[in-house]
Amino acid sequence: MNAKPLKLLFISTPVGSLGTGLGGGVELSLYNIAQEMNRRGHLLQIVAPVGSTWNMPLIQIPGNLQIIAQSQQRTDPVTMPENSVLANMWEYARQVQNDFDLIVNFAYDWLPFYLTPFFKCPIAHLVSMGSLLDALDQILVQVSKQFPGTIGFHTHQQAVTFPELTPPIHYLSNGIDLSIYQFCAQPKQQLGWIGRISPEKGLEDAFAVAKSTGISLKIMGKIQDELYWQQITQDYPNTPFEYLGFLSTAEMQQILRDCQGLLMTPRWVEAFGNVTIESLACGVPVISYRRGGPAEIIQDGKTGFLVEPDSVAGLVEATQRLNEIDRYTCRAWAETEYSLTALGSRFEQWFEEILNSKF
Ligand code: HBI
Repeated sequence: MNAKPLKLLFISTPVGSLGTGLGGGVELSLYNIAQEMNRRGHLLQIVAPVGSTWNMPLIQIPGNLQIIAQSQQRTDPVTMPENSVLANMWEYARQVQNDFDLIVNFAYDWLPFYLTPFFKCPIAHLVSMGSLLDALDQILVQVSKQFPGTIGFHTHQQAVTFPELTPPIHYLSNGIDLSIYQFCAQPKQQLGWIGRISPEKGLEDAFAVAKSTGISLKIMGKIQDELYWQQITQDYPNTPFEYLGFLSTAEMQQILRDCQGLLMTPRWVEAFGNVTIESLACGVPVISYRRGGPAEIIQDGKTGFLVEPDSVAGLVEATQRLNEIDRYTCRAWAETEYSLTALGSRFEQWFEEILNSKF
């Protein structure tokens, strides 16, 4: 607990209103960090696009949404729509900045980084994905040079996808409200797979495991790429699986907790991979390719298994070793590292270090 309560201004992602799921993992992060900062007595204001439906007080700003960075080419110029909600949110921040000790940016966009030197109030930037755009990489490097310590990532694996940044770099990992996840000691004969159904998530490899082992695969998540989904179901006839759709956290964990293990088959560098810690919270070991955030979260042989990337044989071999993992260890590890308390302490320390810096 720090000396005095901080006055914090959180500026959300411009790709969607809060509560729509469009913000992806960063929406869950923002919610959990805000909840924990409030609990610790800090004074918080959250700025988000109009249409946000959270049960927290929000400053709702109108304007046109930003296109998602994943849909752009690495060399694309920075794009801004007319009446940009991103620009409008940061104009609001400019007007009220004197009422706050620190602004926290949750957008994966060029503008907030470019604006940083124009603000009197210090700005902390939580980077929510790996490197995708040259223009964003460049401005990020510049801000890390001018304001060392104000850039935060979830994992080292995510940070190393960017060009060399000026230290200190902060790694915040992530955290969840563990009270939502119920531990299960005796699983059913099933494996889980959770995520957006899209090529970068490698779902076909999980089907290959189900076909090879005969263990049913329970799939949860939004079908983002319909053709990709159709192709997989055609390529893997007579494979035991059940598609359960996009579920709420409470419903999802009811299925997940009954799994012998969770399969993660990322083709890209996941910045973190929230489902990894959701699985551990239920006591479910995680088998993942040694790639991105999950490779930093899973302790090989202790809370799951790390497998040679894109090796289906490796996944199958790990599946047969799942009973070597103590499910209580998985839950205990989630409680130590990924609780809201652990998350809040990491963020509080980061904020204090920024406020004690002299730029
Ligand atoms: N794209 N332009 C842009 N800005 C964001 O803030 C953004 C994004 N794509 C995805 C995204 N945020 C979040 O879903 C991830 O950071 C989790």
